[in-house]
Amino acid sequence: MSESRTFSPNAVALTIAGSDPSGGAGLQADLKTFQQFGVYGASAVTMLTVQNTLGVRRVEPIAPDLVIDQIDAVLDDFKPIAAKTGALGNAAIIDAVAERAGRFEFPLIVDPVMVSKHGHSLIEEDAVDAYRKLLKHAFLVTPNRFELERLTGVSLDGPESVARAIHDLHVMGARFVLAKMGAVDGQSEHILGSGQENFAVHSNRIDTQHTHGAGCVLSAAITAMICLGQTDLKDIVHRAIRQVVIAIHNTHPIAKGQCPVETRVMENEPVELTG
Ligand code: PXL
Repeated sequence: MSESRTFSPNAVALTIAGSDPSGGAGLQADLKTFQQFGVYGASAVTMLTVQNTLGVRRVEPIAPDLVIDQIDAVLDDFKPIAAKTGALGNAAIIDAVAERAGRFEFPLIVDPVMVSKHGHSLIEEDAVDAYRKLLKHAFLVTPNRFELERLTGVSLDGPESVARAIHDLHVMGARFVLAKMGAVDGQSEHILGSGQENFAVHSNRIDTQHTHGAGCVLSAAITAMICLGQTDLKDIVHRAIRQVVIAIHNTHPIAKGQCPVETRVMENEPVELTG
């Protein structure tokens, strides 16, 4: 850990997300990322996945009231400074979380996870309408290209359609939008929408299949920085993307399949890993 980083004992984040027993994505990735930023992580589990780096074997959403009871137990006791959602499983869980999110007194980052890296669906079909309710309470939503299309119904065939889809998410209630566009001209492109303007951020694209959990780490890093009191969202997004690029750069064949991004190395540490 860098000595220049200060410790904020009251920086508490809540993740409302699915469990990934491989530890690379889901609430496990969120908690590891919070920890890396010096943020205390609390979690409410929404669904159990049975998966490893070779694939997803089973997905079991849990009862919506059990999700809410976990959120309430945390909120009765802790004061999170920010929260994020990950995979939410089905429309009933999203509805329940949306209802609770209306009472949150802290910013909510919505990572609208729909499909795993292996192409396995992590959400039931009717969930898109429910997401629209949750977006009313979102400080930031972080869709990838596929999720942007699903949430808005806009087919993305050029910059104008992307701008229209981002605009639609603002209209649904998301204050900010971070669209993860993937490969564009050999680079990785993100577009941050503020409602007034869209800013493109380009980063190095690393040719690897070991990107499991990259989206979770991105949204968790943003949540963590907000918890630490950072307020310049453009800067936060730049730092979080940089953190993910480093995490992807440092992936290690720790298991047999599409391996997790490496969350144990921070941006202000040397990028080279040993051992
Ligand atoms: O990376 C998205 C994601 C989020 N949450 C859970 C997952 C995955 C991808 O596999 O399994 C639980």
